Amino acid sequence: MKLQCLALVCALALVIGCSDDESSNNANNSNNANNVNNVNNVNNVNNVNNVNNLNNLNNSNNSNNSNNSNNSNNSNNSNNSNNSNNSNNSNNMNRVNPVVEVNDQTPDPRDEVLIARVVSPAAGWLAIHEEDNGSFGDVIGFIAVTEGETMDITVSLDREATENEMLFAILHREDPTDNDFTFPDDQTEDRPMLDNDGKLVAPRFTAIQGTPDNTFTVNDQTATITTLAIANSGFSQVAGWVVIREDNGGQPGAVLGQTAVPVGTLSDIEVGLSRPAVDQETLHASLHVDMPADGNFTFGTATEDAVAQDGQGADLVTSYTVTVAAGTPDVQFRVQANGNTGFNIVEATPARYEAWISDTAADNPTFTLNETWRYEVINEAYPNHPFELVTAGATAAEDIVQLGQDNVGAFAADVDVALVENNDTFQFTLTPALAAATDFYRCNIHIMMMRAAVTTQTP
Ligand SMILES: [Cu+2]
Repeated sequence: MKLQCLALVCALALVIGCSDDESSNNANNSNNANNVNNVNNVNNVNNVNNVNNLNNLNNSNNSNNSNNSNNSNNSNNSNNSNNSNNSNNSNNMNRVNPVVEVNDQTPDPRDEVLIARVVSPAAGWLAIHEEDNGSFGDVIGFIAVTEGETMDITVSLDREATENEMLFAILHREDPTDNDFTFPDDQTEDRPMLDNDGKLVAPRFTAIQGTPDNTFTVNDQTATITTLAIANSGFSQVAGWVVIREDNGGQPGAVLGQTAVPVGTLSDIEVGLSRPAVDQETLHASLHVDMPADGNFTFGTATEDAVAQDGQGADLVTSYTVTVAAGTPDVQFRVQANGNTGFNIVEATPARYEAWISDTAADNPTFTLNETWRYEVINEAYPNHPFELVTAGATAAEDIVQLGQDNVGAFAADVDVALVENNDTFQFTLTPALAAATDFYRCNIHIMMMRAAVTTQTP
């Protein structure tokens, strides 16, 4: 794609650079009969970059408007309106000169840029291009613009801008009129506009000036899963960690969990906790620097991976309150079936509890559950493969079902187990009695093929 863009720049330069030839052609063509011009146009239909100017010149001197019509119907002729800047073309002398004004900026969020002012002679597109060897490269964001002047246009980018990155803001035509911006995937469409001097409208700007300060925000939250904490937003100057600690007399205490974060914007970072949060508990969240940069979180056991600081040198630690409604699950598992041959336990939330699954890709993995914790199981294979916990018999036929989907088993009505079913999802609490009775899980239908061990442990 980048090569295509460079090729386009060269082609445009060629177009701009051949104006002397145009003049002579213009003079020659002005004496041509209309039918000769028509022949030229027909021959030029597939020649996008270098002969369109001739068409235009022909048009400017041609009182027969049918040539203009031919050109405007030619979808390959995307330089046509660019050439209408040609002052020889009396039909277009009053065309609005396209303008793009953009300032160097430090956008927030970093995957948006602000364009101060755009003047477009027609409906079109404002595209943000990457820099590529001093010229413009791939498009990383675009937005439709209307005819006329528009102030303060925000353009969303496909990725975050990087520090001191050069970007180009370029006005493109809407050609063909299909409400679909396809440049540069299709370079014959939606090409850049030229101004009335025949120059690209492509101001360059710096997207991130300098390095932003570290920031870190964690709001009070209502848990959807009690072992899952969410760090809402922030910015990390270096790779590091988001850390959740329990409270110890109003100060951060023991670490409950941490998640590695890369350089850049932090948004809804999930941190798995080693135990369920308690309703109205105060927890402490902090942003840490991976120092030394070894990818190992050793804070608390060594003078490493210290808390990051904001622009004023203050530690980025914030306390917040967790609300836990009764019945909130502590861990969630997502289950699928491999045909009729096995259950797959494909995902745990928080992800740290995937360590409880022997193999998230294997049929019938063994897995571990903590006594007293409450679980949510999303069984995507339901209702073809109802999931259930059993006391294993010598054979599957001798299993004793303890709890399962479709309200089966001896514990289905147990108030402490508190089975809740909702389509493919069910929740239950692994009470000590249920834990003592459970050593296998299986499918209610394929009891021999879809069956494996469960280990229960005391947290
Ligand atoms: Cu089954």
